[in-house]
Amino acid sequence: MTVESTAARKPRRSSGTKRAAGASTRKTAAQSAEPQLVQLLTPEGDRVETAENAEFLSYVEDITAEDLRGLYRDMVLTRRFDGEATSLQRQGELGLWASLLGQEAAQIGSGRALRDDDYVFPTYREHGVAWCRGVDPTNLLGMFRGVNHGGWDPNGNNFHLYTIVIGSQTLHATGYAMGVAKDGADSAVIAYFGDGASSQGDVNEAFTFSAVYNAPVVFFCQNNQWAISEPTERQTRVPLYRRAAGFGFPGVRVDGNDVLACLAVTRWALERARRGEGPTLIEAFTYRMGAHTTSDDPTRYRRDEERAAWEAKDPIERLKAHLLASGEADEAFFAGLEEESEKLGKRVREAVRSMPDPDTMAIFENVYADGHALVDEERAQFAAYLASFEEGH
Ligand SMILES: Cc1ncc(C[n+]2csc(CCOP(=O)(O)OP(=O)(O)O)c2C)c(N)n1
Ligand SMILES: [Mg+2]
Repeated sequence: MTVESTAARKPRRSSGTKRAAGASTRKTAAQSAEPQLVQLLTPEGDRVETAENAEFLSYVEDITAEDLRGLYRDMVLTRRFDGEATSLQRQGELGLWASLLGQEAAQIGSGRALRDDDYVFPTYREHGVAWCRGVDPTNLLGMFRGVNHGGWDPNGNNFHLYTIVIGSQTLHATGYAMGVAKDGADSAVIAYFGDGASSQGDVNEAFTFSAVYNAPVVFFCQNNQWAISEPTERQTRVPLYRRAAGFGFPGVRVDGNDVLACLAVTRWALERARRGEGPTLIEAFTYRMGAHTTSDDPTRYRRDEERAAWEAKDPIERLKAHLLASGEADEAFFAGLEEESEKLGKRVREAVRSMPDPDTMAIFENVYADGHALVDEERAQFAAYLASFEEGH
């Protein structure tokens, strides 16, 4: 068991969940023990049904063959969308793209654990979570094309806008979660961030606040092993999930390439939050298969062998192996999905190419709710600059 729990807390609310506290109150390995990983599906596609995993297995016992095919479909379509976006950047249609390649299981597993009334605070790479929330993928591309500052209404799907300022969204999530608790609602909040972000002051402040206010928030750290060109060893001397113990809440490391384990662990953490047991840190151990963004060249700082080793743990391939071996999906299913992927790719390409350019002066809108003298001055300056071309200067 990977959970490193702290003293049991008085629940914020007592009712509303069916499960016993189980995993949340278990004490585990000392700091010196090897880090453990919650895994329910091996890279070869075999189910891991050990006594050690019993607690988490109980969180996915309702998952049917149809649900598994659904998770597979989510991952395949997300990867296809992501690949299209990378190509569109290379064709000059997007200014930049941050690929999620390799992180599909972490995002789909955690994203499918959420209820509609839960609230998500993403980074800039959570395309799979956006998919689970029902944000149309084409809406994710506007900001990367430079035609808008976001592209969706956060309250439409309880999915906040992408956040580029590393780690800042963990504080937003904590504040939001404190509000949820004050409202007496039993929804939960989830904040996504990366291994690099874990070094930010904001993230550590969010841990402190959420712990002492017992906020119903799940911190979902995708440890994809790199923060641009910095490896995780440069962020921490202990496994990241163990940081939680120092703040007084449980931390768990899950195989981030195992969609079933990510689903189980996130459901478990969300239910802790709903029961009023406060925050949880999930470290999804995964790998960024691509570049940091399309502006990055990872061959400058990491070896091909490392990527190859992770390729053998591919999240999509392992679920495919399981579906085939168990007979839970047939060739017709995979062929149908391929067709659906093609259609999605076409729709994404067409949507991007037909996005209207914004009015040049629109950049000055929505900076302050009530306007600002400095913005007015800058707007006038820019208008004069543009006019200077018309006059032929
Ligand atoms: C406050 C802040 N500092 C620096 C940056 C530049 N920056 C952009 S992404 C990044 C690395 C983030 O790494 P990680 O948290 O591991 O997330 P990943 O990109 O791997 O998903 C940095 C340093 C930034 N956007 N914001
Ligand atoms: Mg990272």
